[in-house]
Amino acid sequence: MKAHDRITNPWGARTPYAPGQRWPERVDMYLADGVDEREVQRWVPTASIFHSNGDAMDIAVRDGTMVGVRGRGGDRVNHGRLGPKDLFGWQANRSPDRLTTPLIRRRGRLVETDWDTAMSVIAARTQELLDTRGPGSIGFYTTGQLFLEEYYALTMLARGGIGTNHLDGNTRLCTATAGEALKESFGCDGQPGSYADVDHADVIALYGHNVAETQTVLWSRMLDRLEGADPPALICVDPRSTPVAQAATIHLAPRPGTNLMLMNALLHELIVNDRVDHEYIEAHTVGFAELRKQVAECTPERAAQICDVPAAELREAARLIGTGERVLSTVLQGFYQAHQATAAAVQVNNIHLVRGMLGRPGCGVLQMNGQPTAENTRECGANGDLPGFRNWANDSHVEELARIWNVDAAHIPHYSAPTHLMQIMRFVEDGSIRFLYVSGTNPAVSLPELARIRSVLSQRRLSLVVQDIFLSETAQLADVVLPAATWGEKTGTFTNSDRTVHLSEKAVDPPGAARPDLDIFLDYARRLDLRNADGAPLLPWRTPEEVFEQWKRCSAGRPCDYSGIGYAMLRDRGGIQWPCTEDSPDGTERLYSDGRFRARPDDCENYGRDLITGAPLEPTEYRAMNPEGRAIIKAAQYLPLHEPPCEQYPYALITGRTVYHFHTRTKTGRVPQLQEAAPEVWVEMAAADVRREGWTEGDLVRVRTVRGHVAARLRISGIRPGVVFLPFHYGYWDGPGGNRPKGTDGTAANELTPTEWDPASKQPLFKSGAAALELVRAATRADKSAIAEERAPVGARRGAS
Ligand SMILES: Nc1nc2c(c(=O)[nH]1)N[C@H]1C(S)=C(S)[C@@H](COP(=O)(O)OP(=O)(O)OC[C@H]3O[C@@H](n4cnc5c(=O)[nH]c(N)nc54)[C@H](O)[C@@H]3O)O[C@H]1N2
Ligand SMILES: Nc1nc2c(c(=O)[nH]1)N[C@H]1C(S)=C(S)[C@@H](COP(=O)(O)OP(=O)(O)OC[C@H]3O[C@@H](n4cnc5c(=O)[nH]c(N)nc54)[C@H](O)[C@@H]3O)O[C@H]1N2
Ligand SMILES: [Mo]
Repeated sequence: MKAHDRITNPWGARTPYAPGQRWPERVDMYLADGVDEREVQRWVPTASIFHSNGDAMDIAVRDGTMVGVRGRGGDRVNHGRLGPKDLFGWQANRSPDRLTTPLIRRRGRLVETDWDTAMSVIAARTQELLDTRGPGSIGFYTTGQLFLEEYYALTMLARGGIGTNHLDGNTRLCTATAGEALKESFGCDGQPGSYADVDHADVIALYGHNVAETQTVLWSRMLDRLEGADPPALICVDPRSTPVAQAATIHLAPRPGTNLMLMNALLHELIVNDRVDHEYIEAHTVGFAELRKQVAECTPERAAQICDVPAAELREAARLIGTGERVLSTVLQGFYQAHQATAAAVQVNNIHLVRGMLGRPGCGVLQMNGQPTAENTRECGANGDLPGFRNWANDSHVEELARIWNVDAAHIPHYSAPTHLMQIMRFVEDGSIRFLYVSGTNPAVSLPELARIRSVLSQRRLSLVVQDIFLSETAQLADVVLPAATWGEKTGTFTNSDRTVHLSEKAVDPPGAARPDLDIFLDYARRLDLRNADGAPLLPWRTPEEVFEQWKRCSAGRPCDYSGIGYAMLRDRGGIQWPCTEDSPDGTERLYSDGRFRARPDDCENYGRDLITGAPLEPTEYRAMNPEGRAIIKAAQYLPLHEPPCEQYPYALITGRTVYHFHTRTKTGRVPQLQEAAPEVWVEMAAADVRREGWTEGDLVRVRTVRGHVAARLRISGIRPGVVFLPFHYGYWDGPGGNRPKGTDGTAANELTPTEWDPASKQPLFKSGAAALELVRAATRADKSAIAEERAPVGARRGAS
């Protein structure tokens, strides 16, 4: 394969298929230049680490180094296909500037040290704070990119060992709303649908989800249906003309921040046209009467005014959704990182509940994950929940967990909901948290309002530990930097968006002295001498498989039941969907097929929240509302954004992704094919806005909000007039290939975004902010011809339909 082909066509060749047929296999492969397939000595099984799709693949090894990857044809998820980040991204592992030794700050500078010194400094500081200020002075901020075993160990260490409530993942920025929306509607986290629903659906609706660029293989599956017999109708809700929008039957491009109004209008139409399943509603749900009342006034005409979407198109979308027999919905960041996130995402669940469309082929709802292992962060309680989707407010759940861990239940903090990340940052800011241990995330680029974050993380009174594979922008602020081994260099399991668990095996040795995250956490626990109620080591394990065996026990009986899964089985069979138990040894394709939910008051993961204020419901309120544990139809009223465009800041700012880069680019920025495809930050604007301002494509413009400014090259795209889009990938770093800006303008979108979050899920509003634009420098003739020749990032191509 020529590398270039999959840069210009990220989805590869079509393999059309008809409804109900098996999606054909197509095995994608990329080997480094000059490597012949016959020279590959071992193929080591794993899955993608660049998104949540869980595409199964093998790593090619020759002479102890990675030389390429190949998709696994037999796996249920991708049937062999890989996207561009997976084909090329592994090269980041071999980057010459990987961290290979611990670093410690001495006289203001990070200098090399050995493991024993670094770990004893960290353990001593932790102990000192525990003795003087207590567990509330210790915080952990982890990721959605480690392995299940690592999250489980970290959670046990933090919640069961140290006894702090301050542990969260960057899943807070990513899938907190997915988790919360599932809890609000079904009583518990857990993805109801399956990717195989794409094979059966007659309507596919994508809400704020640019699947074409962010889960390229899932989009290939949809494209193959669109090219086959009896294609599904496609509905896209996105203010930009993404590749999804260009392929859609109906593209609704709402004003940013108005998703809830749009959803309420769709539900209004379903109800007034009686396109609802009364029997299902009656038998399996509570709350329908309230929804009916809430959406009564939300006519398409009213929504048309607020969202600025034609009423006729809203009606047509509702007609398609209301008459479809197998409707599949997916939801992602356009809903989750926006205003009233949980409230809007819950309305997608409501569509499925009122239409009785759950648990049957083609009738899935996918409240998507983003990161490859975000599902495991949530399952293992390394985010704002307790392991096994246990309810912190239910004493018997806490006691059960305490029995499994063999610790005193009173030691596991459950006086309030686990502290969410934005609150952790606040505690660091006000000095109550004095030690923050960051693993596998780069908050100095990925959190909102970066000027504030930089100052919070650089405080002298804070001890900042950063465990990473590169000297990221955040690591540069640390007091101690720990070099981690990563995907391909360590073994563990992880679970994708549709509950498919894969085993990822070690293929090569890590560079230098880098160690697997699990080994580092276990070392830390040993040095803190954390012990269980019998005085034995709390985390006695040596290998990931030992941790996995413990996790099986912890998850048994809970919705995310892994008790029937083992390493050997994953090795044999590839991906398996949980729950997988003695009774369901092949795993479970869809949840809730029998209309029974995990929402009983004694079983549910939380008691729900008021979607407008975020206030948690009391257990007694929940019990009265939902004694039998049915699905909950929750209604919510649309409220306008806090920071709408105004005279001084006339544009609505949204941010997001390009197909070629992953997040803060620590990996993809070091991969030649990907970095060359999207080398620098740009800003997308509608042609009419560009004309009115008197600018041209290629001009350098400054985007400004009250919080900061960014300079970016102007590109015209099919975005809503009045809205501008910045990819958020472009922080800066000092290493090889580094791009530290010379002027005063930043390049990271988060210089501009607000410190605000959804009241229910606490997910930050990355897709909001009022912005002003000004010209910095008009494009020269050379700039213009360069930009004309450059491959426009996929999302920014005009009229590429
Ligand atoms: N190439 C690539 N793939 C990735 C990642 C990556 O960094 N790069 N990251 C992975 C991760 S962690 C995640 S979370 C996912 C994210 O995957 P997506 O959610 O698909 O990606 P985004 O670009 O963040 O946002 C999706 C869309 O939301 C739209 N949007 C913005 N504001 C609004 C709004 O108010 N309403 C609506 N309806 N839409 C709006 C944007 O125009 C954008 O096209 O991708 C995963 N896959
Ligand atoms: N403006 C704006 N901001 C956003 C978003 C947006 O759409 N717009 N999206 C948000 C979302 S959905 C997400 S998920 C976040 C992502 O934000 P981050 O998590 O900050 O982004 P990454 O670049 O993935 O950071 C992961 C870090 O872990 C390191 N790493 C990789 N593998 C390993 C490993 O095996 N072990 C260890 N210890 N470290 C490792 C990487 O080098 C990198 O520094 O950004 C959020 N921020
Ligand atoms: Mo994410």
